[in-house]
Amino acid sequence: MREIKRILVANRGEIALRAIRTIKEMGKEAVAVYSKADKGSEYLKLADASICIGDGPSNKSYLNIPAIISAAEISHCDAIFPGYGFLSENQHFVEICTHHNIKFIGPTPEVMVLMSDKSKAKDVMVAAGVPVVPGSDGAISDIADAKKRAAEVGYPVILKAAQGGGGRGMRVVEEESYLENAFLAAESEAITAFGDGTIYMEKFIKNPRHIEVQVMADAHGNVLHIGERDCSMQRRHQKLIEESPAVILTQEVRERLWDSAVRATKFIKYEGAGTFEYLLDANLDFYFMEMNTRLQVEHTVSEMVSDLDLIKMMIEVAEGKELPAQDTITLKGHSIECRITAEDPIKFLPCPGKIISWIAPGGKDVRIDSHAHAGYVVPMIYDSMIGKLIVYGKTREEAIARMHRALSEFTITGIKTTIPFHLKMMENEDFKSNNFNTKYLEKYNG
Ligand code: MV4
Repeated sequence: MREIKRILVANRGEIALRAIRTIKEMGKEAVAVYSKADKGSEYLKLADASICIGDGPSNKSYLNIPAIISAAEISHCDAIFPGYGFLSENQHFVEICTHHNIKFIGPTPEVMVLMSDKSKAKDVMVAAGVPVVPGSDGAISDIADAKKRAAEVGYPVILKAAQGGGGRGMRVVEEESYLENAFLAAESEAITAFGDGTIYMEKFIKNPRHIEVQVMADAHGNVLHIGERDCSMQRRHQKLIEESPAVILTQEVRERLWDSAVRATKFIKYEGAGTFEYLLDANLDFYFMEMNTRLQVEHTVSEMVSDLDLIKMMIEVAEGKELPAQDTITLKGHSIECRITAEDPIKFLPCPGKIISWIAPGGKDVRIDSHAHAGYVVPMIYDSMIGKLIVYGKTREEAIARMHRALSEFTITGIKTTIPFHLKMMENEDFKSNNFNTKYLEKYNG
């Protein structure tokens, strides 16, 4: 047990604000960091202190480990909250924090490394008794090996980079004649992108759903699941709409899914917040895909249906506190999140600039997690997400109606946003009837 008194928030934008809010509510102090591009951001004023850590480009600031560690040391922070992206899954950063006696609010570097190799992570899940997509069981050595394994697995297959994830460096191969070119392309792409050409193979699952399970684990071996999320509404591997629960599941499948995530979390001796990503096929068979060793953007929908503050739990776990029992956690109702980005709502091209007016929706069970406001200039050099609109309803139908109402209240002028896209989705018959999968937006044309 070590009480955390002052936390450095090593991130920016909505998640930095989200963390500062919880830290203040817990009676602790929050120290914000900012790049020169984020200087003057209003949310920085909500922190107890804020420190400039460098120039706009991320590698000069939010990825600048010496600058962040120095900021933590000069402000006497005893812990660092990493958020998502940036250094949140950088094992080297975790080791440096520990070396400086600063508690990294997240998992150990060992488990982070283990899960960062998607092929090794699969092997571990097999050992833990979690279903995985049938495939190569480890790396592919060469083209002859690839041909042999593909024949065993059966076409179509998908080639994935071991260090990939999030869809980068993947190749679908329909038949053997395409395998050699696809393998060489995947390998060189992986070397360029990740400095590691390790490739593994899986049976290709057509039109899957993306379902994930939120877990939380303490240092005493207690593991909780906080339900599942359906994140199938994506475009080019960018999630656009997330919801909890995944109403596609039967209660029987849902409980097996939760159980597999809890079992896996215990097996790897995980600590902190984590997410198990699965592919779900048309028969409702689920397969482990990868584990994210961080808090995710869409954690909010899990908060809405569980009435928990996941960042508060992460901080308490980091202090050595014990988690409550699973049976104290009740999942109720339905929550939907729409990611609002500064993008053209049809082509999804970034549209940075100055927000002229910002009239946010409100009312019962409407939540906005955003650092933006009228007068805010959306910087060009970072992610285009300017906020998240999250609603709660007793049922999915009520949540959709509430989201539609909230979106229609939301007025943002000066920049283009994805609000018109989300409005159309809330009116879309396929969305309303839950008839979509991860491929839906590839064919969708407004
Ligand atoms: C797959 C797949 C089909 N079969 N693996 C994309 C993200 C990366 N983490 C894994 N991905 C996929 N892996 C097998 N064996 C289809 C996808 C996929 C996908 C998965 C989740 C959400 C959106 C997606 C969009 C395209 C492809």
